[in-house]
Amino acid sequence: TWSAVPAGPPDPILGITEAFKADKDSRRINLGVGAYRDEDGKPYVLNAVKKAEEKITAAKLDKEYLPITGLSGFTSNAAKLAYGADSVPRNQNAIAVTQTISGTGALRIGGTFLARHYPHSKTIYVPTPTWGNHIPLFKDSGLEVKFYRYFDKKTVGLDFEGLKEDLQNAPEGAIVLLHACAHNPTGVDPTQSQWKDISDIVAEKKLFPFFDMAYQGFASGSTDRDAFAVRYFVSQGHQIALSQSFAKNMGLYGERVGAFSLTTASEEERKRVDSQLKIIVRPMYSNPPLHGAHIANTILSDPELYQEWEGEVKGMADRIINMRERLYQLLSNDFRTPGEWSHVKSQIGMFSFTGLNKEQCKVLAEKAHIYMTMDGRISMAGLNGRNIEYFAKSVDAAVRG
Ligand code: PLP
Ligand code: TYF
Repeated sequence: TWSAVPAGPPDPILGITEAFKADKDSRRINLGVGAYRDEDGKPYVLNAVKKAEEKITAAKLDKEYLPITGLSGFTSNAAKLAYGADSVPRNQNAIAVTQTISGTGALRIGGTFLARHYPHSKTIYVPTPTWGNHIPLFKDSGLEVKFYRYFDKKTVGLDFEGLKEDLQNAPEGAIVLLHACAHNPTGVDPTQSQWKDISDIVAEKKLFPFFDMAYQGFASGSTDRDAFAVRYFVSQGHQIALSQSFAKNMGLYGERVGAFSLTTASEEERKRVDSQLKIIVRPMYSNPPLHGAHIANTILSDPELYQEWEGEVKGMADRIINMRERLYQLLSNDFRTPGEWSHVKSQIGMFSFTGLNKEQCKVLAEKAHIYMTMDGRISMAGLNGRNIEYFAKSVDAAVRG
């Protein structure tokens, strides 16, 4: 029956973990997938999460189905976290929000909703480069994917002129995907003043902004600061779509906790939009999983746990920032590795786009047992006090060839 099914390629990011696991060298380092690791290189379960789970166990909750759009306390708190307590559409009861299968599920529900109901366009513009999964995900949602310039290889920074030009030349009404903070894979974000210019172009060209916020808190260590772009756009009167993930900022990766929301013009409009979100979810997975939503909701609604969580998010962000500083010092001062390395320090969030080319990445995997994506992206969280010197030395050797 399946004799004509061709073998497909593995996921370019998740496939790296397989190669890493197969390598038994004691020096091996996995810098592929964007998942936080502690100073010992171990996956990290946040204390706030452990305490929330204890509370949930003690409450002896049942395992009944959630409503189609998920746990209402969770979705309400997720919207508050993203939009802020004093958000106008939030206080008008005009934000339609549904719990989703993490950020990927949020993007997919959002893509499907836009393909079905957004009246002005079926085209979504995504940055070059972007998270690899965005492209098949939006295509499978029924949207056409086009690109806007984002990263400038020469400056290893934002190609702001290219970005503006491409958005200005996009057809009126097109959808534009914006990484809310900690752009994946480049680690390069617009400044607040550049966000204001982007907001102006979006208004002028009547583009529809779809924010992907997979790293709230991870960029600066502050969930409020990282929500700047989302809140600024809403304050300027834009209606937005938003995908949220709690994979990174609560370390809930495998629990699959996320939310998709749309700001609408009124409570009445919100109710109609809500009904259509339910119609999308119902034949897809009926209703979302329970446990992770309880964890996130317990943290977001308990002031003590919330405070502990904020401290832990900042702790993760700060450890990554320290690794950036250390890596820069090693390459730039200790080894005097050819090239300019300050982007390692200035980039933001989970990743650094090192500028290493495909050949150098291959050499690092084959000779040094160091695994990263072939575009030169490294997950900074995979570095720690014990492996960073070996990593820098190996990069130095690869660059010198
Ligand atoms: N969007 C971006 C930019 C990401 O980097 C990721 C990966 O973590 C996601 C969305 C979705 O991740 P998840 O489905 O694990 O929440
Ligand atoms: O870019 C990353 O590493 C994260 C994790 O199919 C991820 O976003 C990678 C690939 C994928 C799902 C999640």
